[in-house]
Amino acid sequence: MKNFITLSEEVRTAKEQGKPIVALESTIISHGMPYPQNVKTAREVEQIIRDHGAAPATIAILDGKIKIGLSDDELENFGSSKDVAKTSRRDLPFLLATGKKGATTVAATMICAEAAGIKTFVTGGIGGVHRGAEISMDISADLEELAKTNVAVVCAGAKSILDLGLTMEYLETKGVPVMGYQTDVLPAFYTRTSPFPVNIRINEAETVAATLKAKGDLNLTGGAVIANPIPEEYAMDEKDITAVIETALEEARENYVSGKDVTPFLLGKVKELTDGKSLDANIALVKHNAHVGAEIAVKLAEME
Ligand code: PSU
Ligand code: MN
Repeated sequence: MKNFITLSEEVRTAKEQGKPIVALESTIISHGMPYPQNVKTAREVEQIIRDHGAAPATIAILDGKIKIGLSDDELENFGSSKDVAKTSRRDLPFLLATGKKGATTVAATMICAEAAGIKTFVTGGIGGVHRGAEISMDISADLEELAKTNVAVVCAGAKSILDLGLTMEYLETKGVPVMGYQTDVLPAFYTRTSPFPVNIRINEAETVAATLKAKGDLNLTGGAVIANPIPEEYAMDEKDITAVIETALEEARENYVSGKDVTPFLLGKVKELTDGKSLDANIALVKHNAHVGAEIAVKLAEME
């Protein structure tokens, strides 16, 4: 795998100096936000990570390589490209073999981060068990990756396009710690709460880092979820967002959307039906996650 990895200069220097590094995914750039807000947000998120003492590493598949950290030109080019494939675990070999552009999902970003020795990863929301999965068997590869790959994922929970209750059950079965960051319940991305309790509430980055360090020392396989609620002032009205999600799910059913297209279809519909309000929320929560993720990475580096 090492042969496929190219580190950016910033990441290489951080590694040499033993500085903390925070991984970032790229599906959120290519499939999650429109151009040019996607590139602008990606740059701002990277800067927040630097401002809090860590080096950012945006991960993407370009020119047959796993890029750990993108240059300014690469980010611009990637974010404005129309031919970027959503890349989960199963897609990595083909995209690397053919030199096509790939945007890494949470699952693929975890694989690449672990291979590059990066332990902390910041994103918006994770994939999970879809509603109706007892019939469709649509369960994101993100959950299996969390079960086996040792990277901590800082997110704002998961969107209620998913069955959040079943998602929590799945993570519990796989032994993945779900830490609520200053919250007792799983946040639902656009909203700060859901009916589902997290298994541990932690109020400080230091305790999150200590828990991750203990998990590593115990040699327990798998990742961890740090669920950080969207800042209050950006949270959306629960009734509004629930209605939008119901409509999006209905349209997905009517159009027989399946497989890897389900999540992008639902995300696109939600964006369309909220007139960009969801985009503001999305940007705000990712920035907040970057802040918290960098603090955790810094504390973790101090302990190691
Ligand atoms: N959920 C979000 N935003 C996202 C995704 C999920 O709220 O951008 C993306 C992430 O890259 C995630 C992927 O890893 O979708 C999950 O896709 P699937 O459900 O097909 O596994
Ligand atoms: Mn799926």
